[in-house]
Amino acid sequence: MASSTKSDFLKVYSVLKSELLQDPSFEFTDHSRQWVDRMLDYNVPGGKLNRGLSVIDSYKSLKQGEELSEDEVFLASVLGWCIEWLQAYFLVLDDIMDNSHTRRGQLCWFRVENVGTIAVNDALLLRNHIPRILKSHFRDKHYYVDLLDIFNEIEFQTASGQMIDLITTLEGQKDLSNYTLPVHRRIVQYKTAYYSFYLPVACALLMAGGNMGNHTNVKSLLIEMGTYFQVQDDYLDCFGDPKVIGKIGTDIADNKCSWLVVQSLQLANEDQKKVLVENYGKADQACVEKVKALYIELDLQEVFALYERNSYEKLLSSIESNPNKAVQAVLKSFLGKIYKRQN
Ligand code: DMA
Ligand code: MG
Ligand code: MG
Ligand code: MG
Repeated sequence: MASSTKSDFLKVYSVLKSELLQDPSFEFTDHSRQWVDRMLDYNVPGGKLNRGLSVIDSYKSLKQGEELSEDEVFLASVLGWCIEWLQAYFLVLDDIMDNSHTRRGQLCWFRVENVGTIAVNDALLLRNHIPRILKSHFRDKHYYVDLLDIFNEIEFQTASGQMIDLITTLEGQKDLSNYTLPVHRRIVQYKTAYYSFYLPVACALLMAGGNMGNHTNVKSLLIEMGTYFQVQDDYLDCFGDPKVIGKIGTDIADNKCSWLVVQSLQLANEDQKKVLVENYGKADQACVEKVKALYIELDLQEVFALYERNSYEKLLSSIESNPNKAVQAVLKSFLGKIYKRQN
């Protein structure tokens, strides 16, 4: 089955944006309309759109054999965009909190001239757009309350994940031994896996008349996949090409509980641990370089390659043990898209 094309999906973005710019609950002036227009174009559609597109692909797989109406594809696209809006909202704030410089190949929104802390309110607007979009397009559906509920639940889990990411960083400034695999796992499950992997499938299932309650093993598989995805993100933060990932890594300077530092703490001898303690979490580029050199000395690229192969095999075999072929297809296509990703 051909996967949904980006260009059709982007057409739905334009529809949703025009609706929001004509929202009758606010009397837009030209100036305020232009601000929101530019803010949306800058922050919402410029990513890989994997999460959004996967709602449509998942819905198609779940409805296998049935001809989909234009309306169904449109609605699945709308849900896909709601996830992209949710992500835009979290990323605008994440970049402020992580003191990042670039995102998706451009300056972070808060770094754009004359934006600054207005970005905080823009994030609130992005968040407010989601229930407005859902209301316009789903209020008459029997699953409307379930949709609102799932977006609320996932937003709460993601914000909680961001909270533990941030407070763990604070603890790590006192003592790096707080950085362990279980701590890392808990952070990434909440901050990334729920919204990036579970939410798209949960949305498609709701539209298809099912719900995740009957698919607990699928849920845990998606969370595993999301964990693997965030380990890749941590790896690419240091070893990815900024031109390809579209962002400059900040995890070392930010003292983050990244998968790489957790691995290096496990592998390091006393001297190497000293290098970490003295250089991790320092804004100074020379310190960052020393940590990177240590990662290379510890052969973390190979450790990661092993982890990646292992995770892939484990995920694939759990997918293949799922009795439902349509669900298998959804999960396999997800996994295929992220395995060995470079961005
Ligand atoms: C971000 O984790 C998680 C959310 C919910 C935005 P991160 O800070 O590692 O993401 P990135 O590397 O994209 O800044
Ligand atoms: Mg970040
Ligand atoms: Mg972050
Ligand atoms: Mg990251």
